[in-house]
Amino acid sequence: MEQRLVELQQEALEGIKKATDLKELNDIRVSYLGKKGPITEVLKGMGKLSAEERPKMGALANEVRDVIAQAIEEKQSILEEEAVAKKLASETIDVTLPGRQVKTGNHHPLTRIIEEIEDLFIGMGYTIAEGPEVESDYYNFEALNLPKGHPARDMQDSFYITEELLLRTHTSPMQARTMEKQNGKGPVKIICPGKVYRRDNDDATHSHQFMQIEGLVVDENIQMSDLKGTLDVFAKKMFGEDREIRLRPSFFPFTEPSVEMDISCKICSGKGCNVCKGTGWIEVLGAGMVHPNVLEMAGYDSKKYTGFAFGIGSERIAMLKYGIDDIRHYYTNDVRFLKQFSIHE
Ligand code: FA5
Repeated sequence: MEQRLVELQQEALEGIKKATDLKELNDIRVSYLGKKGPITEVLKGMGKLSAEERPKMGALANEVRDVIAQAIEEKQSILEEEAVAKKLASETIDVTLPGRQVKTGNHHPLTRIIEEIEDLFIGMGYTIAEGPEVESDYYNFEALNLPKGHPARDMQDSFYITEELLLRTHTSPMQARTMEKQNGKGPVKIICPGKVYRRDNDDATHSHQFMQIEGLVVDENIQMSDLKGTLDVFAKKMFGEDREIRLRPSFFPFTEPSVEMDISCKICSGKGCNVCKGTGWIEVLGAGMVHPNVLEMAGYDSKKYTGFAFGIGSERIAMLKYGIDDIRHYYTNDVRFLKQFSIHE
């Protein structure tokens, strides 16, 4: 029995020495020191020994167990250290590698143009107003001198939600909304940027959803020359002193007289192309003197107060400023197009 215990110790120590990982070492622990292991097996034969030999064998068996347990413990710390070292080596960070480039976004060209226009008008003393995109028939048409059945409603083909609600076809409802809040008193000087919707067929210069910036100035003694001067400053600041501008007489039921402003086409330098439809000009805004009926409906005394208003097409301004040849580029999210407006490269 003594011989067998010494052999088992020898075998276990050999195995421990050869173990290459923690799992293998644990298998050795279970097989030699476990309840069903060979040492326990040997000790079962103790009954056949003499009373003198029995304590000797018990002590030897305990010694063998201790030697094996001690060896396992030592090997375990060696293997653990090795595992940590291996992990550290495999996870080393190579600080000399080039870093990953962080891609920065940039403002959409329309956002840029709108912010530029806002800054320009804020500099002239205007404040910014905002209104709902889902608008009532009253503010979109009736309060603007366009009663139900008025033929001029056809100028702006609309997306109706109910009989009385529609997606606003222009930002002009904000004229009526803003004036109403004033209770007929005091000056108004606002711009209102926002989305508008029309059942227009999409082409190079038309989109079914686009952006407008409404402007409204109401006070005593506001004249057509104030409107003309304002539009002149706007056009010169946006496009430079030498860019050609023209005002054409036009018609809007909510302004009288009414005008439209065209800017010479940048794409063809005025020679005529598919963007300006061969005319050399692109229409960028509608404007006029606020119609007395609109002032009165919003609570203003039209004998005391006058005003002017304008509605700028933001996409067209950006097209003319940046030389963009198709309005649809703004809405198709082609990164190659958008990247050209990055301020980071
Ligand atoms: C209006 O919408 C008037 N509310 C403008 C106005 C305001 C007149 C205040 C008088 C006083 P118009 O439908 O012409 O007008 O549109 C104004 C501008 O929006 C146009 O000059 C053009 O630049 C732009 N625009 C019109 N339709 C489209 C479209 N489908 N896609 C892109 N831009 C458009």
